[in-house]
Amino acid sequence: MQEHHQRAILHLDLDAFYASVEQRDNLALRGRPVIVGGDPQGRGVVATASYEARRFGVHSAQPCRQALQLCPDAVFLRPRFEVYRAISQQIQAIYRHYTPLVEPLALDEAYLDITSIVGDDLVAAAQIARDIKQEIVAQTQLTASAGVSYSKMLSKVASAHQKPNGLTVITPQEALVFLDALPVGKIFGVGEVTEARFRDLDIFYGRDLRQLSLGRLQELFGKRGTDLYRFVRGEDDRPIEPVRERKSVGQETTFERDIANREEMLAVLEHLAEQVAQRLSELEIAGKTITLKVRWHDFQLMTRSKSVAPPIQDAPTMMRYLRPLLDTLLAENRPVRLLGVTLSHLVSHGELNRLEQLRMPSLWE
Ligand code: TTP
Ligand code: MG
Repeated sequence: MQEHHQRAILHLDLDAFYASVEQRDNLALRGRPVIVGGDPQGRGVVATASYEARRFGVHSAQPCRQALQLCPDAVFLRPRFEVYRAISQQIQAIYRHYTPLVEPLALDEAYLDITSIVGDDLVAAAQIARDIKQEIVAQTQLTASAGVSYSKMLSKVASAHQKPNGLTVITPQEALVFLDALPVGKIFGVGEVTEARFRDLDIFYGRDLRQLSLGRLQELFGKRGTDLYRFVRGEDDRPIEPVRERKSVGQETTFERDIANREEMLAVLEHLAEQVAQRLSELEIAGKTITLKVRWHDFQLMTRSKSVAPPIQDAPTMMRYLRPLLDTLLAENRPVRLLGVTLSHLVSHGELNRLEQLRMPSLWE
């Protein structure tokens, strides 16, 4: 692993995410206090509030009733998770355009390791952060705040430093100044319990925490004490952990009663194939290998696969391969309790187009 100060890490975090999306999609909400969350008459809590509402003291996790008292003119809305998820995918695609080393922390938040592009040059890293912010606005009309530094913890501290629409760089030389003023609750691994223990010890900020010796911290928190000792000194080697790439897309169903009728099985497979095709189209991918999965009434599991060219994306094509695969298994003549369809060896639509343009079917193999 590299020395901790030789990386370039970005942290990007959208501003008032759910509320900004609602204001984007409804002109009448722009400039108004908007609160996304539960029912203001019920027991719900605030998921997030627009900056107009935050001025009244409204914040995430506050009971909606209280938010209503603080800001009676606010517009209360229920979250539209499907919309937020789709935007999250869109933004992550922008990030992956720069690097595969993208670690999403939430729908609106991610770390990027761009060391391979800029080395440890944080000025160049800030320019990339600016480009990414611009690209997010262009594609989604939403603003993000960016933090640029040499570690996860500091880039996150940096992105929170100026919000909304901020860009903050923390160089190795500046790290301690930022950490001095950082509330201990913001340090990675410090939850409410640890924070309360610190409060009892009159430790509120990074500068207070740095007064504790390594021995004392280990005595208080065991192995975690060592991490805290290092974090508050700006030492954080935690790597960016990208989400594992998807290897397959599949769908299966278990029956309430075993089925033995071939037509019935084909109807089920068709339904499963349609669901898989839907998912493939959402992800803009196709699969080079199709697998039929059967669990017999005695729980024994069997799979049959076929690799095909060109890659499969639609349900009718899946059925063309599933029918003969099913027939080879049905020779067993046993009732079935589960059927599944999976596509693997996935290729993206982009890759698909490129290969088609090259007219090189041999590449499918
Ligand atoms: P945050 O990034 O913490 O908050 P935010 O994007 O609304 O505001 P900002 O970053 O500008 O301070 O969370 C992202 C989304 O996650 C937020 O829009 C709503 C949701 N959320 C909850 O549902 N409950 C919560 O307690 C928090 C903090 C966030
Ligand atoms: Mg946010």
